[in-house]
Amino acid sequence: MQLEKYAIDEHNHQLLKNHQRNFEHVAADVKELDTVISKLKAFNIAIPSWALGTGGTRFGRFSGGGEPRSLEEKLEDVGVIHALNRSSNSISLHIPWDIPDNAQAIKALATQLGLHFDAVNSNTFQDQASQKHSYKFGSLHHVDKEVRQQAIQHNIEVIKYGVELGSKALSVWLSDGSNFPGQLNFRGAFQNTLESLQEIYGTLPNDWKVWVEYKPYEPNFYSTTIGDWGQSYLLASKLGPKASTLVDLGHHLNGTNIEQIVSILLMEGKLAGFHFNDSKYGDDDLTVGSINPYQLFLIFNELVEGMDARNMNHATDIGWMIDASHNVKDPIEDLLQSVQAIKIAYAQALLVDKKALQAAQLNNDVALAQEILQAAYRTDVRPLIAQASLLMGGALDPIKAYRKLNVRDSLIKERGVNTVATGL
Ligand code: PSV
Ligand code: MN
Ligand code: MN
Repeated sequence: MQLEKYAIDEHNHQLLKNHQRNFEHVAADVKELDTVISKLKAFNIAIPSWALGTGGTRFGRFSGGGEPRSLEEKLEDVGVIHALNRSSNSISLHIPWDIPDNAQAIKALATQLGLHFDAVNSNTFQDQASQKHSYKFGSLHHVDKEVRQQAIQHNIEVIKYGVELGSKALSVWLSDGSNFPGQLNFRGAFQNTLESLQEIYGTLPNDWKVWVEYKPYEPNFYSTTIGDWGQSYLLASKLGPKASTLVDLGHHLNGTNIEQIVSILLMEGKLAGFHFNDSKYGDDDLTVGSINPYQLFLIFNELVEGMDARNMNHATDIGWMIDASHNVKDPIEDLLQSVQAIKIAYAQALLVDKKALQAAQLNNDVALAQEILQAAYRTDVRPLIAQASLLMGGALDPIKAYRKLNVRDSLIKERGVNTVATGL
């Protein structure tokens, strides 16, 4: 299914008067309005192919109907999201959950929908029926060279798929670790991981990057071989300039100061990008901004400050992606909410009075520094985002439009009520 632009325009028309009033109200106080709007227009966040169906917990999976039955249908769903918000112009594939067997046709469909392919993700955290060796005791860190080789070859194959699709990065997340003290020699595991990654790194095309994701625990509960940003950063440094550290917001212990990690990685030129989600307890993969939107804003504040200090292009110089899972919501609605939350945090960060903040910091004026940050955070920037979307041909209110246009009903009619998304 594809959304017609006139239907979105027609819906916008009904909201336009209200929007204009709200926009003028907030715009009056925005110093560099044109710059803010053009930055919002340029900003895009990739959609993971595995988030288009209802996610599973080990206790159950409850499809809401009309879920995509193929990679083509997943592309169509991202096309719907992008048509509505004009900020989701790429998809990130997880292989082998989504194998682009006919890369040329898949690429042509993506182009027709205005989409391209973000990082490709390898998967050595599950066993596939066709594989010779098991990853029960790890993959790139495994004590057995043959298992490591199998995992290395898988990553090389994923790069090949990515090249066919026009991706420019390989994203590696390993579940490798141990469940019990004594199970693993930490140095041996780290060394094996480094050597395996070096072999993969050696096959990267010139214009490619490898993003090394970390996670403290789960599925292993005693140690994880790439458990935190220090271990990821160490690997990325040893690998070379094409390697950097990917921050998944859910992959931190409670209370971790993620914004400080982001700031230091940026300073070192080693921040690959993000997997956005939100969490209360662990790797909950909840909708971005649903639990702690202030933290998201503080992260974006560091991003904007740090990227500007290095003259980086906000939209293109690091990877922006959602990594979430939805048990009870319509996945498309959830993704629309996530993208809006990211853009809200970004717009608020753009509004921070940086000169005043720097002056307050140099004067150790702690109360004023807080006032400055929170003045930006407490601004209702939604009309700015709506304006950017409108100017790009998107919906003023993507979720309202999605519901008004009965998209899910059409998907259920087309695909059936009992569909369960492929993959996972
Ligand atoms: C692992 O928790 C993770 O965040 C990694 O990014 C995976 O690639 C993704 O989830 C999907 O399982
Ligand atoms: Mn992730
Ligand atoms: Mn995760």
